[in-house]
Amino acid sequence: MEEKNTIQAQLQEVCRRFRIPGTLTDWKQLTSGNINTTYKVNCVHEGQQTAYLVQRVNTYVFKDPVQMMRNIDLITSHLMKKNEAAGITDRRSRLHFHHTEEGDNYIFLGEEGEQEFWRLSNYVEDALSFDSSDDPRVLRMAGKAFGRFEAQLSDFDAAQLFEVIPNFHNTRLRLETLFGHVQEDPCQRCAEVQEEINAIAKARDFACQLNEKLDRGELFYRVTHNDTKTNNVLFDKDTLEPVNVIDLDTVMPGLAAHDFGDTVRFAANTAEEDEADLSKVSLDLDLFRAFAEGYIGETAGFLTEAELDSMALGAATITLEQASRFLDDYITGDKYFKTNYPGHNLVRTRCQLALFADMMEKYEEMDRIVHEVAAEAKKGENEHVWNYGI
Ligand code: GN1
Ligand code: MG
Repeated sequence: MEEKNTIQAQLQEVCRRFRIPGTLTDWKQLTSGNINTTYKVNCVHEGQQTAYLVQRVNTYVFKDPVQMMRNIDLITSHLMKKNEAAGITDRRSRLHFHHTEEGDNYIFLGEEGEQEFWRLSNYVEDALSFDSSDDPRVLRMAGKAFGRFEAQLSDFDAAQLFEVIPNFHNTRLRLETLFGHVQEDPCQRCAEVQEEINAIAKARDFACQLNEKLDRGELFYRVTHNDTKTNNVLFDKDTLEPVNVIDLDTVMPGLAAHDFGDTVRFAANTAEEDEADLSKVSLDLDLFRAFAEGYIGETAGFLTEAELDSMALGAATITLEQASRFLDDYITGDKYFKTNYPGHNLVRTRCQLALFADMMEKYEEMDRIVHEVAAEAKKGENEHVWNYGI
């Protein structure tokens, strides 16, 4: 109860600092993120109720949140111009962070030395997001959303962006870090995870191929979202058309293959990301195809052949990378990802490894589908209206 009161007092203070009119009437925590802490807050002003999203940013993960908010400001302004140019007037397509009297889109709360970083944005009504779905339409629309997002940012100058988490999807470095921690074994947890360590070690060369393609100049960085889970898309509740892409925290230079691959990892899995029963875990190729149709339908006009060739590799690589990140967190004491029970990160690791193994079985099929979908998209390109303001 006391904790509830403290949270309520903090939320009231956040609303006051962001000059939200009226009184906070109720709030609830939204639990789908693994990093930040998010609340939906209702305020009533002159009889009218308005909802807001209030977030406490995890500053263990985001070391320079002020720069991160500056990135978000630049990106949302760019997207707004693109939407205007394309005649998209739906207010829900605009992610808007509120400003303080001093003009900042963030505040610090608390005592010197243990300050917390908070922000507040509009809450998009009449929209859905999906932690999971077996409906191909959801995957197709998610593909459309992230493909369009990349299209709209294709002329954004990446040099303006602060690198929020350096080497975020540098798989080679992620694996080096993991194996360094395996040597140190700081929590004496490595003996029980030998099988998982071996599985990752075996796949190491395979998983460094994207790095090598980058080194050779076959692939190059674009401005990418870097966290393309289906719960980071808002869909219209009636038509399922995407209305917005959210969680812009990790928008940075990255590979198209990572954005493509991470949705596949998260949403084309027949089970949840942390399913303990591994017999339920597999790659659903129908969902894969649906996502590829949505994503490639928007991006076929500018993706290179080498990028298209890297999509199946992106899905498998990001899945192995995610396994390594969960395992690294497990063996270093669960400091990065929120966990709901002891061993949660290990369960997540095993699930990602099972998915990776299934992807390797279906690798050629994934690659074939990507090229089939791309050929279709290019055939229809002349009739397609590339009308997203680019
Ligand atoms: C984290 O918290 P969320 O769901 O936005 C993580 C992603 C992982 C994901 C795994 C900054 O994202 O990279 O893929 O968990 N975000 C960060 O579910 O590390
Ligand atoms: Mg995120």
